[in-house]
Amino acid sequence: MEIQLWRSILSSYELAVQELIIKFEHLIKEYRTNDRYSPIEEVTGRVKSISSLLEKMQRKNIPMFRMEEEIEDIAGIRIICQFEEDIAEVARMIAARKDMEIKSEKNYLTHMKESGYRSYHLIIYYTVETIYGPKRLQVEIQIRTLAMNFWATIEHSLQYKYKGNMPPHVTERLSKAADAIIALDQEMSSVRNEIMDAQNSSQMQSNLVSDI
Ligand code: 0O2
Repeated sequence: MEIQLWRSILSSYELAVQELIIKFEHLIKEYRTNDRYSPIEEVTGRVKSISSLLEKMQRKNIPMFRMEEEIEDIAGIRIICQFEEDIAEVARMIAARKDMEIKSEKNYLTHMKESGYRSYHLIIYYTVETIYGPKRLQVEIQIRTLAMNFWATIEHSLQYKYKGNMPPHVTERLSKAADAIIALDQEMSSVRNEIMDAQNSSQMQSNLVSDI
């Protein structure tokens, strides 16, 4: 397929990612200006590269005309939270919005992947305005804690390094590290209220200073 056609398809997904990042970042700002704890710590996003789209189409035997229907993560948003409890709160916020419609979810928190991967995934429908009119797209939203993200980032680099042939001793260490991440998230949750209080009062202080 011509590069021009790829660019034209992917540009709507780029718009969706940009709009969604702005919207989630605005929520963080709103919480902070209202002296409230934000369940979202950070948001990032990306559009899948043409080469990884081609690889996925080949791996799953997806013809070009079915790509936008069958590849649900052409556009991806990642929402990072401080605590595991925040993940459900963010999912509730998304479900309540009129501009995002949830198509499906994958709960890798209750069903951890064999690799040790944990995260909560949603596929949503999101509409962007293009020169040809509105276009309804699928976007994958991954919601996870800072600790889960730390593990997933490192494991992803190792997967890349070993190209699917991870030595057993590395797999085993990653599995042990995944257990440590579960324990860390549980420990942080147990002091959540205290941390939230501390963060709220320091946020109030900085809002007061910026008001002066
Ligand atoms: P990238 O670079 O993040 O885009 P498939 O995409 O075929 O593997 P499926 O069912 O389409 O699987 O999607 P799934 O499993 O819900 O989510 C796939 C995405 O979740 C991956 O995207 C990763 O971002 C993340 N993910 C899933 N499993 C793991 C894992 O074991 N380790 C890590 N680090 N991340 C995982 P991509 O396209 O693989 O990568």
